[in-house]
Amino acid sequence: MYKGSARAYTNIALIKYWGKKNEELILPMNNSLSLTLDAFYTETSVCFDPEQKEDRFFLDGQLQDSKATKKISHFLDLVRQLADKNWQATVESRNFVPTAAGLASSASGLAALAAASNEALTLGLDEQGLSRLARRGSGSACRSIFPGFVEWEQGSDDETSFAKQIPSANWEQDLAMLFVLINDQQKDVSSRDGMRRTVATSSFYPGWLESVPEDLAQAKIAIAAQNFTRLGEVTEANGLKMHATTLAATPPFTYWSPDSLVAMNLVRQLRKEGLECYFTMDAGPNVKVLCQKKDEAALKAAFSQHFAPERLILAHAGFGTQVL
Ligand code: 2P0
Repeated sequence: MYKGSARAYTNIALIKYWGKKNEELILPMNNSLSLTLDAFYTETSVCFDPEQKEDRFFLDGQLQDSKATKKISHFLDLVRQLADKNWQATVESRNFVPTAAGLASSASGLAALAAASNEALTLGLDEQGLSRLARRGSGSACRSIFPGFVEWEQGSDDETSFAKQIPSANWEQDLAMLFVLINDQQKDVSSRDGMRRTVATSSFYPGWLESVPEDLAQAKIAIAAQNFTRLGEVTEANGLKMHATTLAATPPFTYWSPDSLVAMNLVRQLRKEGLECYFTMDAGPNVKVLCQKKDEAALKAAFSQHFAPERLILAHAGFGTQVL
């Protein structure tokens, strides 16, 4: 049997990936920078079987329909190409996320599948090779191969687009992130569709692209200097800028819901009161609040006044992808 298993943790971008210059290869329009976290992860096993007729995909024990399986098969085709084998596979994936979260993460899922496939077919990929492979499944997955602060260098082709860890002297161990899980009735715009629409139609998109290199430089200076204020300010500003591009798309859209604004305003209020924290958001209504570990209890207590306790999850710096 050709079997491998791996665990990968989710990551949250402080400087966002938003837009592709090559959809097939998943090459991004800009570099991004993330923090890998311990609170949510995916465990995946893959078993290639020369006798099997078609790929099968189980998520949390449930056999998935042809649409979900097709995405996985597309990724497995890349793996099969690398191994020069045409074997079909059974993929079993389990997401370790709180049920209320709406946080099923493609980053941890595809990073785990890449590492499990590497093991199953003894592809011999190093971390850089794994990051490149995971990227083909989902862009943000290339960052989940590594722990701590991670930069995805956009590169110019398949060879040159991968993530790497940023030296930080373990400063990330002093930080925490509070996930504020927000109830939302809206129908999602997937990040893939959202990016595509924004790149094609948003008049704010050129401004986004122009300003990311400076934001990225500021974030890296902040990490090197262990300057929390500087990192928090650029994180919050960069996230807001990304979300602004969606408002100028045709048709316009937003990932924000009323409670997202409640959370963002609370962060600003807490800052005024001397509790230093900064927010960021991704392709959904949840708000993530960056703080220093010494303030995490006070931050959670303040949010508990406005949000139910099961909607508040504290995360810390997480690990790189691990073979099981
Ligand atoms: C990020 N996001 O940097 C950005 C910020 C969402 C907002 O990466 O199309 O699932 O599979 O490459 O990686 C989410 O998009 O998209 C994402 P694909 P992905 O984290």
